[in-house]
Amino acid sequence: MSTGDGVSSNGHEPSVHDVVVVGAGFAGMYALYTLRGLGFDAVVVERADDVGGTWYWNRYPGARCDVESMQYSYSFDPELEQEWEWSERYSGQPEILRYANHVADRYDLRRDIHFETTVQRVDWDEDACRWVLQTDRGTYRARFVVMATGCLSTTNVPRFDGAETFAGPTFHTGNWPHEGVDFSGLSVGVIGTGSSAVQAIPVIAAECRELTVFQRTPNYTVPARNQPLDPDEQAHWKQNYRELRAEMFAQRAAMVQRLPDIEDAAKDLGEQEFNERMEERWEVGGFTFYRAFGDVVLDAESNERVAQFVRDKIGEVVDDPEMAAKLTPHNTIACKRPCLDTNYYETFNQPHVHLVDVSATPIERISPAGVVVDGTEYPVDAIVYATGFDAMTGTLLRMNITGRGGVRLADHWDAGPRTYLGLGVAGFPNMFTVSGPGSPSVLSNMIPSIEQHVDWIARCLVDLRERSTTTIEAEPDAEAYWVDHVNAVADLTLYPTCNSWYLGANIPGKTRVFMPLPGFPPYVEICEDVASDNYRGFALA
Ligand code: NA7
Repeated sequence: MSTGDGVSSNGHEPSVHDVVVVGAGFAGMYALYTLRGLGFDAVVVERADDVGGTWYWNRYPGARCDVESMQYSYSFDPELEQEWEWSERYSGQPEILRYANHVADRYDLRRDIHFETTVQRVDWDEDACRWVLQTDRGTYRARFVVMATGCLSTTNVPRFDGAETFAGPTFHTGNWPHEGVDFSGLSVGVIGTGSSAVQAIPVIAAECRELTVFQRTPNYTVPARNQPLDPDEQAHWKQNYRELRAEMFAQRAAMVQRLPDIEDAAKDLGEQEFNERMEERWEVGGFTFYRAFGDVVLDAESNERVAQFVRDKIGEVVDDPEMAAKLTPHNTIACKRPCLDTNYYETFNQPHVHLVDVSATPIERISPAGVVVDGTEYPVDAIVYATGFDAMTGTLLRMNITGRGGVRLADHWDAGPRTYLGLGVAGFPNMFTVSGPGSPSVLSNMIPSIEQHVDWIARCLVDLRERSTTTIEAEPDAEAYWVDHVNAVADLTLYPTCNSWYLGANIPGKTRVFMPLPGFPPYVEICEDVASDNYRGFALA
């Protein structure tokens, strides 16, 4: 009999299950709910002391989802959809975490989640046809593992000389103290200007005495236009959830926009029509801005036109031309993760907010009193690292996974992640990844993507159980075909042309491979087709 802490009642025998799910974020919770409902003995191991995943860790000031609230939620239970009330157009982190907790309570999930349990090794036991997971709280054995470990769950803290000598506190946006941080009266340094920094900077600026932002690459951001959620809009969604969900799932990023997607080419429009369309979308706010044309991430000329529109906006918003020039990006727009903001560029009009360009002269070192760039020390009392994550593969590789024949996942992925459908890996039988590399993942609304993956995995496990099949494993040819397919689709776009975390370019030494697959609906169709065709490309034994 297994106890709640991962070891059997005698304290020595491993805890044995049908499925071990790693991670208790939205993916892990839904996996547990679904697999339990199908009669599998499933447990979740989670390194945090509670549920929520991304939304448990990312508690930085201003943390907010940039998918609209009515679409960033589970669709599996109409009662849950009806009873939960969202308060804003885009939910803040505390509200999303409350939702995650509500789900955990409502479906009594915690009884099968082993918290504060960190996976240290994962090995395939060939003779027993089982996975063995070593954790800091004991050993688990299971026929299947589901890696619900998130895409942005291993923080990236660049190595700066002298960082350990800094006299004040330091924080990473992705590992923020639960009790919050009081910046009032302090001089704060923020390193980074990605999505997290774009959200945090205006809120920290409103609280602190001085704010110095260290920017390596300026970022394009579009107004989110967050506001209290209109009760009529919420009611409309609740009355029409089935149709609206179907509409969402038919979109390439699994979310519907406030204005219709338009498929013509930005470069073909006359000046007036182009500007009117862009202005309307700038006012409406959100990702609808990027859907004004069909070719923003496909055609360099169209992309440049849209980029110039945003550059002009920066020039209009920011009072000091020198500051505006520093904040103005010149790279491809939407090639890196696009940002949505509330008063980001406006914040740099405040006299206590400073911007240090570290593109040509990188941060030299951290001193006890501040950040040193090009021989100048910028004194700060606290440092916020908004420096991102080892995305998509970082957490998986940290778990020391070995598959058939003792092959390490790290070696199999030496030249970049290889998966079949973003669900299975050749040589790693009975291991599934949720929203992993090779699936739409971070290029889509994560919760629908998670539900689609978990539903596929659940269907697969039921089929295997009914056929008394012991293992399922991606075939090397199918994996190779899929890697080529993902690359071919990505190469149709401008995504691979810039240094983004989609490519692993933010981590020194990481192999550059475009990891997510653009396009949700065709991907779902392929997954369905594969399952219906006796799991084509997977070996069943
Ligand atoms: P990002 O988007 O990876 O941003 C990290 C930022 O940190 C980015 O501006 C980086 O500049 C900067 N960075 C990283 N290393 C350094 C060094 N060594 N020196 C200076 N600046 C550095 O992470 P986020 O957390 O903002 O976004 C992830 C989110 O995307 C996630 O939370 C979701 O909201 C979606 P760079 O651009 O690499 O020059």
